[in-house]
Amino acid sequence: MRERVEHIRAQFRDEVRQVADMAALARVRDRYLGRKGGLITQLVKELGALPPEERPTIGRLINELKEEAEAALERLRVQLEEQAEAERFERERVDITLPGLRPLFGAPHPITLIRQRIEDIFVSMGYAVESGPEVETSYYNFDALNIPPGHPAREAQDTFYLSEDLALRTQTSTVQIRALERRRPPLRIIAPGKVFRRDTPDPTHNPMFFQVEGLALDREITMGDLKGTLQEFVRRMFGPQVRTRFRPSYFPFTEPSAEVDFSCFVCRGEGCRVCKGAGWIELGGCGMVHPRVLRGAGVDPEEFTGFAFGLGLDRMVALMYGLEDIRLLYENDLRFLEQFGF
Ligand code: FA5
Repeated sequence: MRERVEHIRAQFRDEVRQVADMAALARVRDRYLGRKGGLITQLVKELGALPPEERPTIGRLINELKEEAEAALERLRVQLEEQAEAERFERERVDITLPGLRPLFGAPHPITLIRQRIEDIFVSMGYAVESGPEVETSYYNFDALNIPPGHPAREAQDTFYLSEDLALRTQTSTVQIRALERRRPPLRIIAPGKVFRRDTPDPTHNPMFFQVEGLALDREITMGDLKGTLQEFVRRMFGPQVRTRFRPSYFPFTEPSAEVDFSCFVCRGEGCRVCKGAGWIELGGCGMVHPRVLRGAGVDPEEFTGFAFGLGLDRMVALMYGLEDIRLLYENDLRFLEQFGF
């Protein structure tokens, strides 16, 4: 019996040395300590069959072997687990010094950025922000603005018609009329939005562009208030280096009317390709609201006077960022768009 115990011990030590993974460990544990048929378990069972005088010594021997086997298997288990964990760490190792992949964030479009700045400036001067539909009836786009049938501005060469009476609005001045239906003077509103014209694209023209309409109605408003407001707006928007100039002009819905020019954003007034040598770029139209427009909207022109303006937002974006061509704004080239942002 003693020899069998020693033989099993030697065999166990030999097998345990060769264990390389958890599966082999389980197999060895089962082979020696398995409840049914484990070699050491078997020895314990056979103990009862020994003559009583041999039992204590052999019993101690078997117990020592059992303890040795349990301890050795447990040590090996811990060791294998540590090893497996170390291997996993090595496999999943992250090099935190590697440059990361930059997630692609969207950024506001330059038109949006400038529109928000314009809104902030006018809101701080007491203006409310209004809007109106992009598809308009002839009434809002023309009639209510004192543009009679047969006027050249109504021509199909200039306007995208959707039906006889419906068109994509050609100017944000439509919102003047819509605002007057919702509010009574005194009022001050601006209305930024998209407008559409059948214009041939060039560095300062697009068939779709943005305008910002402004309308202020009150008692005793004068042309001086209009000039002062636009000059203050330009100063706050672009700084004192950008100059403004007012030229007499004509719009059916204002009297008197003017065109407002800003010094060219490319040559700063020297004269270049973009401003066609003039040194100035036309940014918008303005004037004192025509009494006929006021009367049409149910406002008494004897009581209220006011001014209106409509500025080209795309050209302001060009002025702000030094763009030489406003068509860049709608080409959706990420290399261009990514340069703007918060
Ligand atoms: C108007 O549209 C008038 N409604 C402005 C107005 C409002 C006058 C209120 C009086 C009172 P005009 O057609 O000039 O005016 O256009 C205004 C501005 O829009 C231009 O000065 C220019 O800056 C811009 N603009 C006009 N056409 C284009 C275009 N094709 N692409 C980009 N900007 C344009």
